[in-house]
Order: sequence, then C-alpha cells, then structure tokens
Amino acid sequence: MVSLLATVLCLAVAPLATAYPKAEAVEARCGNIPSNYQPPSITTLPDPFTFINGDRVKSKRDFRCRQKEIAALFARFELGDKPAADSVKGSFANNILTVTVTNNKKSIAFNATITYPEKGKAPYPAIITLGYPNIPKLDGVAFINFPNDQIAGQIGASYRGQGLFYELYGKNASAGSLTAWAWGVSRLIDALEETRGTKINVEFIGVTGCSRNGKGAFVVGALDDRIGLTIPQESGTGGSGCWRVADATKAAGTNIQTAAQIITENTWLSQRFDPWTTKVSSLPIDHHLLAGLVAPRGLLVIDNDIDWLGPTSTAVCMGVGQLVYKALGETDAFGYSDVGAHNHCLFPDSQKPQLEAFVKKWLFDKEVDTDGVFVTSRNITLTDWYKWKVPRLY
Ligand code: MCU
Repeated sequence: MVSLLATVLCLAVAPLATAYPKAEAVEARCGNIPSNYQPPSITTLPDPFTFINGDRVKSKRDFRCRQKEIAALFARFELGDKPAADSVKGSFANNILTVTVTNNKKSIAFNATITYPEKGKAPYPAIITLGYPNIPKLDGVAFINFPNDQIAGQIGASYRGQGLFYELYGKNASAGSLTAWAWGVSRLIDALEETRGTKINVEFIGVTGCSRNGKGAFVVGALDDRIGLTIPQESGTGGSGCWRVADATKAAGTNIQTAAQIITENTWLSQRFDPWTTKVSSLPIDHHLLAGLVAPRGLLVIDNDIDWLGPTSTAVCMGVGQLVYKALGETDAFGYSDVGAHNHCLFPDSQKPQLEAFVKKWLFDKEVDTDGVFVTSRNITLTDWYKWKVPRLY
C-alpha cells in the first residue's frame, strides 16, 4: 500500500470565494475540432499537453484552451453533446428544489431533495448525489439528491433516448446518459444560483455517485467548472479506468469491463462511441483526460479492488491523470484511494479521513493537508503508459 502525505499550506481566501481558481475565459477558437479530423492510433495514453494540431501547451492559459479541446474531443468521440438551455427556473419549498428547464418552447421539471446537516452553519456547502449517497454524512454539509435516472434512464442498451433530457432535446440527441446527467446537474446548479431560501452556498458544491453513478459523477464534475470537488466512487471502466488499460487487462486474462462490453450493457455513452470500441487505441482521449478536465479543481477518486472495476486500470489511469495536477502545481487537489476487501459501494471507515480532509479543504476552504494522496495495492509502472513530458505550467 502506497500512501504519501506531505504538508502544503493553502492560502486563505475571502469568504464566499471558491477555494480553487476560477476558470479563465479562453479564446473562441479553443475547442474547434476540424470536421474531418482523424485521430492517429496510439497504444499508450494520449498527451494532455499537445493540441491536436501539434502545438505544445506552454502555460496555464494554453492548458485552459487544451481543456476546451479535450472536452470537445470527449463530446465527439465518446460522450455526445451537452447542450445549453434557453432558461432555467427554480422554486423551493419543503426542502425540495424544483428545477424547470425550457428549451425551444418545451419545458421539463424535476425535483431535487435537500437534506440538511444536523450540525453546521448556513449557508451550507453541498454535495450533489447521483442516486442515494454511498459516502457517509459529513458535518456541516448538505446533500442534494439529483434524480439522474429521471433525466436519462440506464435500464439497458436497448432503452436509449428515455428520460426528461430526451423529451427536451429529442430521442436522437447525441448525449449518452452520463452527459445528460451532467446537463441536469448544471441546470440544478443554475437553479440553486437563482433561488432564494435554499441556504446552500453555491460557491462550494461537490458531486458524488457510486458505480454507474460514479461514472456519472466523474463526467458531471469534468463538464461544469462550478463544481469544486468531484468524488467518483467505484466507477471502474467508463469512470476512473482507461479504455486502453482495460483492454490490455482483459487481454491478459482478467474479467474486466471494456469499451466493447460497456456499449452492449447500457446507454451511458453516446452512440458516437460505438465504432471506436473495437479500436480504442485510435481514440484521441482516454479517461486520464477526464481527470485532466476536472483539474485544477478538487478530485478524490474512491475505488475498490474488484476485478470488473479494474483496479490496475484505475490506478494507472488516475496515476497518469495526476500528472496534469502536477503540471499545474495543484497536486493537493488530487487524491486516489483504492481500498479493497469490502462490498461494492460500501464505503469503508478507513477512507473517511481522506474524504473528510478533501471536504474540509475544497468545500470549507480550510487549511488541510491533502497533498499526495495515492493509495493502491497494485504494482504499476506509469511510464509504461505515457510517453510524453510533463511541463511545469506554474
Ligand atoms: C461499476 O459500475 C457498474 C458496472 O459498470 C456494470 O457493468 C455493472 O453491471 O454494474 C455496476 C454498477 O453500477 O453497480 C451498482
């Protein structure tokens, strides 16, 4: 078991400011992918620091631009598009926030129940949960239940296009369920921002979910800069695992979920992903870059030693993802913790101190040591999986 902790001081910021740097605006050209773009084949994990036109990322600002490109690549090759909406309205009564979204003269509405902490002080930081929370209660933190299955179903691969998202954008919308959920959480945050009386501090929002909902939580955090702490739990392949590493693990004889299997099981991903699942080395992205989209915001990846989830794949994938935080000089915002020997989605007590530390730091803006959390029982050699240089961008 590797656990490395070093102390880093975090500068105090004014109340109500986010603990992480707000994303800078970038030029409109960032994220434009030529329509005829053909990604090259690469068996190792693609370089976060080189644009598809070959230019190197030389500054934090360049990296913001590359993040737009990475998000556009995820949309084009794996996740589908996360659309905008014409308007969002919130209303709040009996601890339920009703979110009404209108687009193209059609409207949908969903309810999110807010559970307030017994202790603590309003306005409360909040963790949005996809499904019921599988992490323990946290002092002073509200939990907001996001009804992800209503927004986009996850009943099985033949049930594509079901849920409120598709009522608004059509059954043939490119978004898979994970992207539709990300859209829904963004609209929930829009509603929180404009609704009085919720007693939620919108500057300190986290997101979590376990297993399939952990895949969702990761994508939600990657696609909305207002989320300060992303906690994907036991998300496995399609979450904290990498497609390439999963295929290699499967080829070596382990029963692990792969791209080719995942599209036969459910509607989590866009149908745009289908043709790539038999040639994942031709994808210009992999899931280390999902961590790269969350950076420099807080990311605590909780995993479990179950073959199907791919504990080697997730350790390699997140180990390489951590290099983005290193390049940005923000290693205290990243944690990976794989503790096994417990049932799927049963959060073990031994992970609680890490969770509490990340919550204190990224949802309460307290000075806490969160640097260098990387726990795995797997023997991994990261340099087998990436062939690029990690620049110093800070
Ligand atoms: C880890 O998440 C999924 C997994 O991808 C599926 O293959 C399996 O069927 O279900 C897991 C899950 O969501 O368990 C609750």
